[in-house]
Amino acid sequence: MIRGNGGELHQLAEGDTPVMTTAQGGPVADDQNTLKVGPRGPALIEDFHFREKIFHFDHERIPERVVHARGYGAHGYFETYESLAKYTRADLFQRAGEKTPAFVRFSTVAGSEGSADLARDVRGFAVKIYTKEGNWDLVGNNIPVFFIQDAIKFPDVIHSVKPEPDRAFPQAASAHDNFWDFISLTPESMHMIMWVMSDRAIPRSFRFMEGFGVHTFRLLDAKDESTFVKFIWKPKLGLQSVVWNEAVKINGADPDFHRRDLWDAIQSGNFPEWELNVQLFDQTFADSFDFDVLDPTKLIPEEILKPIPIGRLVLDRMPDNFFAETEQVAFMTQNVPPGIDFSNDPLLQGRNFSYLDTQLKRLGSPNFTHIPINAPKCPFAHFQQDGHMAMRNPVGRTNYQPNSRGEGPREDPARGFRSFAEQIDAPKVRLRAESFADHYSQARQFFNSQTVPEQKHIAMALTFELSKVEAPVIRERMVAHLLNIDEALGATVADKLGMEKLPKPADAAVTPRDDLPASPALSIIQNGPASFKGRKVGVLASNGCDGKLLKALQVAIEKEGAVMELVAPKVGGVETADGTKVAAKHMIDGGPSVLFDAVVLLLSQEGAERLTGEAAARDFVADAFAHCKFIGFTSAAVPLLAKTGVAPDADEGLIALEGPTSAAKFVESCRKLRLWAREAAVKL
Ligand code: HDE
Repeated sequence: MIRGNGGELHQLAEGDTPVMTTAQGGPVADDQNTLKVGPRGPALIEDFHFREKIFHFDHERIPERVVHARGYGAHGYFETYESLAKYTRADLFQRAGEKTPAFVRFSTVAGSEGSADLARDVRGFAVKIYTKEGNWDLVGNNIPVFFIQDAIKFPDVIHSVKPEPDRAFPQAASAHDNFWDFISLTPESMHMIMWVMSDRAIPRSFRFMEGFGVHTFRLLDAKDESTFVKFIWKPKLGLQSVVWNEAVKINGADPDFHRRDLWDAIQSGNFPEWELNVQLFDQTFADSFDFDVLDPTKLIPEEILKPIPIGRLVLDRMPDNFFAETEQVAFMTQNVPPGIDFSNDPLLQGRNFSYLDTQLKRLGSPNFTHIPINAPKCPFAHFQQDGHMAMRNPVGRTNYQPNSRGEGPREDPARGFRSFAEQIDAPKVRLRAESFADHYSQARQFFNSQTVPEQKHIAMALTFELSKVEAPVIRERMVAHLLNIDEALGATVADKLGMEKLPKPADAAVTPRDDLPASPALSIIQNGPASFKGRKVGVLASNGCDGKLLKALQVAIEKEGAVMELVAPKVGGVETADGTKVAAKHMIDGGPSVLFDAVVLLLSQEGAERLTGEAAARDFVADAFAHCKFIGFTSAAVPLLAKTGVAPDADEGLIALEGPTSAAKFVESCRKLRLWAREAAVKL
């Protein structure tokens, strides 16, 4: 049965199989063979069922998004905490406790629709809230700044990161000459580059990342008085990322790692949640702030302007159909309800043109708002009509205003959208504001706000990316910029690249400042979760393992709100020492430790002996250790540890499991997520 198409094609008795029909509703007698002259052909063009079926199949694809092609969405709701009437007349912020339906799409930027989830990349965080006064789309990213200051450079930055046009590679990767050529000639991108080279660009899960509206917007109250606002989504489960070596391996083991994570969480009732925070400020603050609040390469540190939580977003339902909803959803920055308005950020102004235009290209008709995922959920009335695929057409004779019949909708100055009546008296020019000219100070502040392991990861990421750049001149130009951000960082990267001497620091329009205090809010490690909730433990088990301990582990892990998955030599599972059969989720080759936040080696002596001979089992241990994960183990598993060169008492991240209370202790240790102190020893 075709769902959601309006008509019930056939009345069915319960249990009946529906009769297959053509798209025109004609019942089909044979869907296995084309109409032919004799059993050995030739085929007849008269076969309308065959032709309709193939014709439709040929047209299944629509153009993928030019950026953010790979994405994954979910439904949910936004709940307002308190009335914000003091700042905005936006209807969704008027009543405490009110829930408004929402749809969210997370994405990577550079890769095609079929690329892997763990690319080093910015993540899109696009939210559509179906308010009673029209759809509000907050089309954000998981990084609060952007590469460029003016929308006219967007095609250039995107061309440079996409596969190079002659060779059509690399896919979903910024590690190539074109990208770094453009970046090294674009100093305004340096702040964003620090974020993209940090672990923010390899999140562990969509559920553990922040979202940012990036631009400064305006809130307008009932009297059209304006307050500037920046929007920030904060995940209730805390921040978490993976390390690069892990990301590369996850892409092989499970290219759908982020999709599967969101699917599993929502399907099992663990609904992810984010709080919407606002940074509110007036013109006086804007004038006194160190940087221009219209410059999208700058952020306002949370320590200077505290984010205020104003509501929460809960994702509680997966789409019924990926194409109908996630692929066809059309986000547009220009979708704002009365009470929310734009600022003059030149990137935002350009985006307000691009998003409508791109939907027409992608969805093929100006009637894309008739698609259920894009249609407002409030009453709407206008005289827009006809066009391809028009589903909602006006009834009656009158399709214009004004008319003398008193028919049809009329505008309403009191309820309708009003723009902030900003006074502007300036020449028409193509100029970049001088207040946008400092490209290094906040990049330096970001770097200085990271913990030591995070700084190391940035240096490693830059080294890796630049090592893939063939032209030495590009590498040198990048190091020249890094020297303006942090001398030691520049020197480390130059050394690791094998550069013989350091270049001169890049010319800076404004001398980089070193008086900006560190902002702990910018670090992932300093904003991790307080518990192990929402995380996953992989238990590598063998026949003859301790069944009681397995049970205790399961209880402790689930009590924490985490998930346990069994990995075994055979997917059929294991038989514990007390004779209980337990099914496995993965066979060892299909369940490497990179898929888990922590691991346990629950082995019998015989199991450990067998597994020491298997590369997949040795990799399981070696990777978990190298990625600084907590490892629980039974004494019988020690030979497997030894075979991979890991001493059972190497550090506090190795936890011997003995007795029933050890399971709970192990889970408690896992709350730290990673033992970063190990990193220096493993030299990742
Ligand atoms: Fe986008 N962007 N963008 N972008 N963007 C698109 O619209 C564009 C920018 C963002 O899940 C496109 O529907 C321009 C910043 C997300 O469907 C397109 C500029 C931020 C998504 C477009 C920017 C974003 C898009 C492609 C520079 C963070 C995915 C497909 C002025 C605040 C939405 C589409 C989804 C998608 C244009 C810069 C976020 C071409 C011209 C800054 C999350 O219209």
